[in-house]
Amino acid sequence: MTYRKNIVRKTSLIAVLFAIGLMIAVPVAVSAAKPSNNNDGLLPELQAVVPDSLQVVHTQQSDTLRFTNGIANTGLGHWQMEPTFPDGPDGNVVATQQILDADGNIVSEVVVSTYEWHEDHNHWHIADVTEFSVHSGSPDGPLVGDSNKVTFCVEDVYAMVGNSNTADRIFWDCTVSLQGVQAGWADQYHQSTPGNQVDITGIAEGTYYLVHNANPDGIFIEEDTTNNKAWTEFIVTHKNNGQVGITETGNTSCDDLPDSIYKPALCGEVTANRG
Ligand SMILES: [Cu+2]
Repeated sequence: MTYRKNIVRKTSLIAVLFAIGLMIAVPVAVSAAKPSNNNDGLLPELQAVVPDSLQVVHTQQSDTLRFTNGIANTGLGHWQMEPTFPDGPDGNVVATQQILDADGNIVSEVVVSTYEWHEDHNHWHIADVTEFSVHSGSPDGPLVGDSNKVTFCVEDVYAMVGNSNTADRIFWDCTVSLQGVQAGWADQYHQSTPGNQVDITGIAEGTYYLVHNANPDGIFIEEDTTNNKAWTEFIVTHKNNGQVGITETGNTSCDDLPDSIYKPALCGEVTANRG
């Protein structure tokens, strides 16, 4: 909490300006101020890693699909987010995306989201980072239950090539400082993490797709928002005791991916080497 007060003093004026600007300027800013790689700014490129380690958690009333997921940054630039805390107890914690040049200088700043306090994780998350949904028959088939748009503490968890060690992390703090994923790295949330789930209570037997859609609303600035989905196919059966059973039958989104140095990581063949 001490840290938070320091931040508030330091950035109170900016916080007020951003809070006002958030209401009126975000849609304009996102579309008009979008930098490109031709303009000295290096953009991140967000892609979902195929969901992995699917399991069903049963309670008396419900069946919940849980899984491990990841968000990869395959772009040239870091995905760098800065919080600005309000000057008082009310108001949003503004999330500003910072675009850097090759020397690490900030060349553009755009308010894109908010930070939200996550009680279960006991740290700050960024809103609308990603979305999970289950579809019947095909990845674009009918939605089963509700989709689950989730907040994330965004950080470097593993390097997609070489599976680098901790010393190379840039973004690792979910409290008061920058969040993000550096170029060539991925964030990962384990299947046991609260929130990594979709309610599939009442699901019929059949073939389904768990779809992970990173940056689902396109609010985060990146090279290409049309390649942000990854999915895992699974078959649902009903056991004799009435419980739902699932079998993973493929990470089918990998079939569509072009070969690249990041393909093994996007296909779940490279994973975190730490918690
Ligand atoms: Cu968290």
